Amino acid sequence: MRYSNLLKPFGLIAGLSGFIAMITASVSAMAATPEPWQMGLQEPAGSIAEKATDLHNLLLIIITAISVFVLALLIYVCFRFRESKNKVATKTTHNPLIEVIWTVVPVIILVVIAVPSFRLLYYQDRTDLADMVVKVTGAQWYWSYEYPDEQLAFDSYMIEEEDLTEGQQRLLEVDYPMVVPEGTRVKLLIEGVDVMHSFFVPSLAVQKYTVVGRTNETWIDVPMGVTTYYGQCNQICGTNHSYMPIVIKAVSAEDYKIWLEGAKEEFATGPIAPSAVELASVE
Ligand SMILES: [Cu+2]
Repeated sequence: MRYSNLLKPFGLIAGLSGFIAMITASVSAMAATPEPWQMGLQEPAGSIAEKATDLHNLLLIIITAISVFVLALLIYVCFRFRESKNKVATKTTHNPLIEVIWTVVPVIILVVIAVPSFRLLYYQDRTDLADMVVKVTGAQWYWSYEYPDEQLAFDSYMIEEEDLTEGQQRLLEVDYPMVVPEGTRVKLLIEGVDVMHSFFVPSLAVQKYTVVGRTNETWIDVPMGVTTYYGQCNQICGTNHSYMPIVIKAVSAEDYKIWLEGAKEEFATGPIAPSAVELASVE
């Protein structure tokens, strides 16, 4: 169910942010990046991001309604119980009916939030339907991408400001982006080699910490469309934390094949080393 439609009659703030999101969406058709004066989330790409945006829009309605209700109550109380009309303070301390209401209603609100929240959490937790696997490694201060099935791996460094070419984005471009075919479910195996980093691509709604000695798993649902998705490390990881952007390039199936051929020559890793368990079974 899309909650975004519910926003329409919902007042100035929600309507305005929706309007701006619409404008930014049309501007960023080919590149999923943050926009100047952007107010809402980035345009969602793929099923995970759409579900996350729907949840965000539902929460926006709920928190706005709660804030307006509490503000109205405060204004009412200030007016109704003002000193000039209430010379003698009331001694009232309990009202069982109201107490039951203010306990039960928040519980109901939390349940309403929890149901879609957990549904999304489990949806994005893991997939058995992945078309391919990419191993992502966070390092101080760059990303490494490994395609285990293709036996290739490479590092991805930010392009310095003075080396940017026309139309490239400051602090967001890299020399070797992660390349995936459009319309693909990509399983990501994520780990770190030095400190904690975080793999964060807002338009795909993926954010996963890289932890040394532990492989985290998630997936991205890259939709159809030749698009460049931009993200950044969002775990403060050291001096150059802000200089390790993430670029995922979704290309057509044919272009992916061409890229793969070149990459296999340039970034070949050879067969992945057999694990200790496999070696033990050979002996
Ligand atoms: Cu980092």
